[in-house]
Amino acid sequence: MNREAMRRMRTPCPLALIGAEVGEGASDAGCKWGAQALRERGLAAHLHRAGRQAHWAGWVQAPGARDAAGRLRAVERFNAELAQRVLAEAQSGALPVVVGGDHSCAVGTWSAIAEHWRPQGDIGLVWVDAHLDAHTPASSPSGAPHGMPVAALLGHGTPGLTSLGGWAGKLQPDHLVILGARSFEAGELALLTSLGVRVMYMPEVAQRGFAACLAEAVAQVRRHTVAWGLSFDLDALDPADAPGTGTPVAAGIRLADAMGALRACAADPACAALEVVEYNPRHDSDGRTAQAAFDLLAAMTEPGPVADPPREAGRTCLA
Ligand SMILES: [Mn+2]
Repeated sequence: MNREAMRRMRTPCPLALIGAEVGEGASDAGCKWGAQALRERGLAAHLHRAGRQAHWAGWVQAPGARDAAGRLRAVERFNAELAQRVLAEAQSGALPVVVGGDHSCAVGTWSAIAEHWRPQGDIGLVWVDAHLDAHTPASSPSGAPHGMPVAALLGHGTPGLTSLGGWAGKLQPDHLVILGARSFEAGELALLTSLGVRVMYMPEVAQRGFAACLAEAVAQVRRHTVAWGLSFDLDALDPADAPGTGTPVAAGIRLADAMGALRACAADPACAALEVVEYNPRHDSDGRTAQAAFDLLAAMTEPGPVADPPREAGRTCLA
């Protein structure tokens, strides 16, 4: 890279870390303590050492719940609050980085990003996950809301999740790509198939490589949208690299491949937010999974070349 190109390296906006303290969405509530564990292990300091501007900008806690109906209500209330927090950070010009928490927090995160960009156009979303997370309460065998955020963002499910901000359909089906799926149920698959959502299942990712699949996914979600984001469920990673997740599934994406492919993805001015979820400290005895989350976030937020041609929409933080 020549000197002029180096000078024009784009640094992501200051990172506004938002703790999503929610485990009510999952059968194993251990992820509720994931964000706090990552904060105590020094996530912000790790990003500082890597040269990023990062601070904890917000913290949202889900109320406790006793039964399945109570958990769904708790997740709905939590997401309404999280969405307000994420929207405020997006409006301030920071890059919201939501740290989970179980994956039900994605409803609040991406509802807020959709709301923020709505006057200009649609948003896109890359969803990296071992699961499809596309259940509705009617199709879900477990009733666990962390299996529902994709459906909710597409406008399917309970109004408390689909209609944050007073409108539903935060994502159009062709503005979403799911990567790394390898464990799912018939009901959620039927919904995504009927909507025509592109899913790159794990055999395709293994065959083509994560980098090639990610590049295609990002290109698709950037098409006909004004901004896009990344929701990364740590259970997409191979359990050898990330055993401490809510619902580990064998034979996933290797951490080194994910880091290489995601390097500097947030330097794209059209990248509107990041989310890393499902860290379960109870299953991370040697800290390997926390380190994976740190390394992934540092890679995603590396400075990168200025997008060419410059986009009219998007954030405007140039180094
Ligand atoms: Mn998930």
